[in-house]
Amino acid sequence: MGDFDVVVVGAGFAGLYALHHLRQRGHSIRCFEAASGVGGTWYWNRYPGARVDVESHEYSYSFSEELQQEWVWSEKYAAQAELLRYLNHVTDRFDLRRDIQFDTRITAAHYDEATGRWRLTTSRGETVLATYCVMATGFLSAPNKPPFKGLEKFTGRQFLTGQWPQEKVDFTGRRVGVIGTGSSAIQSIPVIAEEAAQLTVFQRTPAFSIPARNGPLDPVQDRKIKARYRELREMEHELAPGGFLLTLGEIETPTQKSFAKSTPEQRRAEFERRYRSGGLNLYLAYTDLLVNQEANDDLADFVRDKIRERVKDPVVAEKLVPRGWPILTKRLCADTNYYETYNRDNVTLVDIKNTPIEEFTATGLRVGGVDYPLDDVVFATGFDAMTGALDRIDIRGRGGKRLKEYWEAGPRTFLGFMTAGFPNLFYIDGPSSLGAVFQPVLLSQFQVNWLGDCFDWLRAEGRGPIEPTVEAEDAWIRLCAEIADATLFPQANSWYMGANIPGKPRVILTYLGGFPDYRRRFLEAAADGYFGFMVG
Ligand code: N01
Repeated sequence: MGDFDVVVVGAGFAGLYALHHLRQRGHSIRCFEAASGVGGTWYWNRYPGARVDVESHEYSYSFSEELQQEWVWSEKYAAQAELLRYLNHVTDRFDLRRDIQFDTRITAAHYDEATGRWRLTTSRGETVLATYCVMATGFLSAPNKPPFKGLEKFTGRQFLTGQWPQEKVDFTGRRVGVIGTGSSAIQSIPVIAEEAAQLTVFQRTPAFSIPARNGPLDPVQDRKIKARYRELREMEHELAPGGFLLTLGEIETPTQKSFAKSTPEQRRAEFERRYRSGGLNLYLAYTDLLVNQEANDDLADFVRDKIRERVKDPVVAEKLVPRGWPILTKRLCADTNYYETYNRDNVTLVDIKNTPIEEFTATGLRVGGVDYPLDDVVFATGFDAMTGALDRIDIRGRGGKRLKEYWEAGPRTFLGFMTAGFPNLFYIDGPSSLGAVFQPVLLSQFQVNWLGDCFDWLRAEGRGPIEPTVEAEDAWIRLCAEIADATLFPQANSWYMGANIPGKPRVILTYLGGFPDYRRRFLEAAADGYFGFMVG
């Protein structure tokens, strides 16, 4: 039976850093990973066109200046294969592989009050003991495949974007259906369309997407950014609402300007400039886009017009134009030729908003009495976000309390990091943290560093276990809801609100108070004798 100070669950960006950092601080540690390799999101999401939508210089580790100086990204937005190469490089460079057990899923984690330790069970039937459990299980890692009627009859191939096969999938000459039009679909549709004989896209809700404007990284620009890397990282933490700020390849201080205080001409010019820069830059145009309905409507109209310009057939264009929810309250998508793909002869858009998919048949699927013959179906239907991966593990705390039951009305955490009654169990990029709205790589480094300090303190003081108080947890949940209610987020049926999964409680699943405020709360808690926590 394995016995460790720390068990880390998951070997994606967050888990790898947790393993590295906590091992360096002298803890015996083992990381368990369900996949056969490292990478998490970037291991599983191998669908055609998968790439990051935050610039690679920013969507990468900052903990090692040598690492960030030596690694050379080939494109502005790294593709999945390059990100996986990077994570394998990090794994080997820091000698992490020897402490990772692959092809092993943690199926249960039970807290033993008598010993104050966690007993974990693996999919291989092993039992492992640990003092601390660090759940780096990802917030978009439990794929959602809706239970469409008749699916078992379908004889064609089925693919899930979030669980894509290891080997290349060839769509040449095939009739392919894609269900969903979120980020994953928007990246994969243009690539699949180039290969398939016929592509039919089944769209329930159109997304807002803007051109990524991806391309090879200019070595001069690479040198310029690297010369100021430390400063860039500081600004990402201190000033950038989402933890990213590169604009037109330049390090630009994020705006403090509000839409309300600008003229129509200034707004148009700013939106145009950001649109030209590509990627998620529009988030940064004004500070009040997510709280001021007029500002939001203006930006939405701007993007709607851009969509219309990109699609030749006005009827198809109108189907692709999002309506009825504020822009940016669902993740903005960044695409390469997404809308232009609908100008191809071999691509058809089927609106299933009012006429949902009736059922699958042996040879395809049926919508509104019309049969669509398909050889392959791609489910780009998203994830049971934030809570899904944790819910799938049988986690029991004090008195056998089940985490899944305790979270029936929505996740209960303090700082999106711990739950009362579950001592020494930590979530990295967890529910009600900033994971969904702040760069998760940076957030995970901050949380893991804090954890390292916390473990040192517990060790030095001979204290432990640690868990939050119910009062601190209640206050955190209230605060998350209050901040969300002051924004436009609750208006959208997004995964941020748990609204993409039927039956899931509709509550905000992320903290919208910004990173500086979030960090302050963590640091103040630690400085004040772990205020909000109970320490044994
Ligand atoms: O998932 P989604 P995703 N019948 O939930 C539809 C990150 N990400 O995998 O909106 C028919 O956005 C659903 O329709 P609706 C990023 O944070 C990042 O694309 O519920 N349709 C929607 O169109 C992103 O936000 C990157 O009406 C159904 C789609 O499926 C997050 O992951 C790339 C349905 C799901 O869209 C999730 O993105 C990819 C049903 N029963 C992902 N159920 C980058 O970094 C669902 N849908 C670029």
